[in-house]
Amino acid sequence: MEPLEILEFPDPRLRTLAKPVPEVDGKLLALVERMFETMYEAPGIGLAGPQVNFHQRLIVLDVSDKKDQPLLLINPSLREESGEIETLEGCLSVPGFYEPVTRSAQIQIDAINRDGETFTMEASDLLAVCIQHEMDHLEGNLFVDYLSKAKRQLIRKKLLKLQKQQAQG
Ligand code: K2U
Ligand code: ZN
Repeated sequence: MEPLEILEFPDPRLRTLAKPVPEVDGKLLALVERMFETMYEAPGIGLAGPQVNFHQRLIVLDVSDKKDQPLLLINPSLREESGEIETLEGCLSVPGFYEPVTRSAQIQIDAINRDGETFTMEASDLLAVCIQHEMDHLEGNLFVDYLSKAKRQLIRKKLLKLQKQQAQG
């Protein structure tokens, strides 16, 4: 099936605050499967609902090397965080740009799984970074928000130019 369109910075729809998922039903799980396909095809290791213009609190991710450990987080919430880690971050919504971002190195979150059950999990290092990156998307935040205004504006200008060129074919 065709991958979903991934919205690109500075599309204002990426700034929408995502609403809680009201119910885990067949329609939602069908979208989840399309989000996993879109993420693997990109390729990426995470994807949040707002990136595919679905403004509910839904994240898919898979940080495994073999791409065989899919993780679905519905209505995730941060319980605890500790430490600090700086990594070079990219984003499927900010294609071609990578910048260092500092986040918590260890986190504990609550979320709902595909069976509608609430669970708690701990994460560290890349998985922790990815979850925080994706949870930012649910708040309408992007990794470029952690950069200087000058750097963010430069990335914005370059992406707008590229998008204009792509639109002109
Ligand atoms: O939200 C997204 O656009 C997915 C990101 C997730 C991510 C960003 C930074 C750090 C960790 C995860 C994409 O997967 S960006 C592409 C990528 C691929 C492999 C490793 C890091 C980034
Ligand atoms: Zn992203």
